[in-house]
Amino acid sequence: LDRIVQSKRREVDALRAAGYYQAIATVSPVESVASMAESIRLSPTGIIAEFKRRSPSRGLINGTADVERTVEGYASEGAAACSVLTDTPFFGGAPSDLARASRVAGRCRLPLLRKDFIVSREQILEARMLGASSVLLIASVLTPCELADFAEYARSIGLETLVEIHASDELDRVTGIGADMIGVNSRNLADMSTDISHAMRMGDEVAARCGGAVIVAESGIGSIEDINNLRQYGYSGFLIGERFMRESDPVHAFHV
Ligand code: IGP
Repeated sequence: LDRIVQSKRREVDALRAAGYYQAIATVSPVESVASMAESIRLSPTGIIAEFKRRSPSRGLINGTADVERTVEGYASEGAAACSVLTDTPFFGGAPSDLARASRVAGRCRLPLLRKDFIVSREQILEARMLGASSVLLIASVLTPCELADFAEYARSIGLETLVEIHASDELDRVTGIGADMIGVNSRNLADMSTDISHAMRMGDEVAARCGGAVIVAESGIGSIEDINNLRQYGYSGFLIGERFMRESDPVHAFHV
């Protein structure tokens, strides 16, 4: 994780030096779908289906899937929202994937999450410009000040936040910042091991302290049984990537 975040900070610094963010700020934003939290609350599935080509822990997951086709399929199969990885070096995504996804998502009324390692306000503005409804903020990557500042900034430009934690000692840092959604990642980003019983164990405590935020279980979800089990522990959102993306046509996974 440290390596990814260091690389991300260098990437953002280089883009800033090249004047990229200044240029971005002058284009008019793509209209985004209003509320991801609301969409999850109202959805019978609660599924946030992710477009992810590769990951550091799994290597190549899908090298051929088309982002527009996949997002359209996710929407028509009943996903509540879609997450698009925009990190290039580690996840094989790109900001242009989000831009392409948002063209389809606008038509299908599907809210989009920008999935990346956010380390600066500029990336949040960029997410807005590319048509995201929300951004992921990873608590363990940010100082308490940064976390509060980024959450406030996102809100000020009309984006919702999914604030991700792993361990319960991180909960203190997220309860006061007005997160729209709180995600419990069952993947331990320190060693990349995944176990959804981790999210189950955390469920009650997060539900008791979430202040009305939608609670999302992240990673390692592979079946309807997993979803039903997690629901019992207070989760209403389910972020699923690999289970969909390892099918040559990710949308297929909804039918198995
Ligand atoms: C999806 P999975 O096991 O279904 O592919 O997991 C999602 O939770 C995972 O991609 C993720 C992630 C992250 C990726 C959760 N938090 C932070 C990158 C950065």
